[in-house]
Amino acid sequence: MQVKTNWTLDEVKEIYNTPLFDLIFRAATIHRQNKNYGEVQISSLISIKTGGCKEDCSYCPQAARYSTGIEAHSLMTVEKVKERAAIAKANGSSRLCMGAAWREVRDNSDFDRVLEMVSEVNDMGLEVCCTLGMLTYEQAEKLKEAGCFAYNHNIDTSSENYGNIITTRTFDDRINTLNNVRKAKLSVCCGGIVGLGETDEDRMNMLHTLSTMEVHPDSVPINALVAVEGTPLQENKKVEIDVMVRMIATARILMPNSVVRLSAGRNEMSIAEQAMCFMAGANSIFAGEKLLTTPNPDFDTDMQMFKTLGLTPRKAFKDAEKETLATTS
Ligand code: SAM
Ligand code: DTB
Ligand code: SF4
Repeated sequence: MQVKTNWTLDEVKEIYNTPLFDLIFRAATIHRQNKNYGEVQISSLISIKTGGCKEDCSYCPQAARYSTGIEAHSLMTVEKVKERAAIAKANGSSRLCMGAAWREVRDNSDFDRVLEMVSEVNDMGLEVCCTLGMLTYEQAEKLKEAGCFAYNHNIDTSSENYGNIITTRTFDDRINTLNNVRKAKLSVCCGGIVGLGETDEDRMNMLHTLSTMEVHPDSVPINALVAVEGTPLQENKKVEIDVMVRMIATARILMPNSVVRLSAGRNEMSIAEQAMCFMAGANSIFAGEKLLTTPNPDFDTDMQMFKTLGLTPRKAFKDAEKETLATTS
């Protein structure tokens, strides 16, 4: 499908503010033009290094400065990661995303170990995704050479709201890493979070930034805040379902070839609510009973939901065709 990367903010606003059912209908129509629209890509997450992060992301239970009671651990062994990868694969995941509570990657023995993990998990036939914080171009290239398929690095919110949520790095730092990732020919996974206390305007601005990137992100995770006790956002209310649906539908319309992932927050959503998100064009989830540190529906619950909704898990790119890389018009 032709994609457009010169959306104006007014166009984004017009789409986002469409009456809900018209918006869902429009997004679903686009989604159904994609071959295999009934397939949902399943990713599993492993927190390979947990907690103790020096950043101040106000949503994050892993920031050292907040008392969230999570159990911090240093970098996992390669063997342990392989064990977890085998379980994820047996449960139908096509992608394994390894997350580290790092501000940025350093060129040290820990990074060498991550490269080994990437190579081993890749050899197991899973698409490997990493999310390790900021990266240089050289580090991105090393990940690519080791067999990494995708890199997740979210812009999280609008550039205008960014400073209210994180002060220890800038929006431009994020964009810089994303450029390094794209240049190294890694698949780009980039989205954000709703429920941070942002306005609708911020949500539209965030989608505008994503959909006017020179090349659209190959996958776009839309996370609903998991409000964790001890973080500055602990009192935030659960995000309303119409906001999630609007975000997903608008993302689907703006970035028709991208995978849109219904990400964090599913544990607090009913099947009916999730069904609206799939209808609106979400075609990926994180599966497995834990995200990085917070609960998520277990595999059996999700497979039951897939059965109810007539959805099927998508095969890994190695077994099927490669993820369509978003192309510019
Ligand atoms: N430390 C790396 C970084 O910040 O890029 C990688 C891991 S970080 C946990 C990955 C992403 O998870 C964040 O950018 C954010 O979008 C999402 N995230 C973290 N905590 C969350 C929460 N409580 N609710 C929803 N999404 C969250
Ligand atoms: C993304 O966009 N969401 C995932 C993944 N990328 C790394 C992380 C969600 C984390 C939710 C909070 C937690 O479990 O710690
Ligand atoms: Fe650290 Fe990433 Fe959490 Fe921010 S989101 S505190 S960088 S682990």
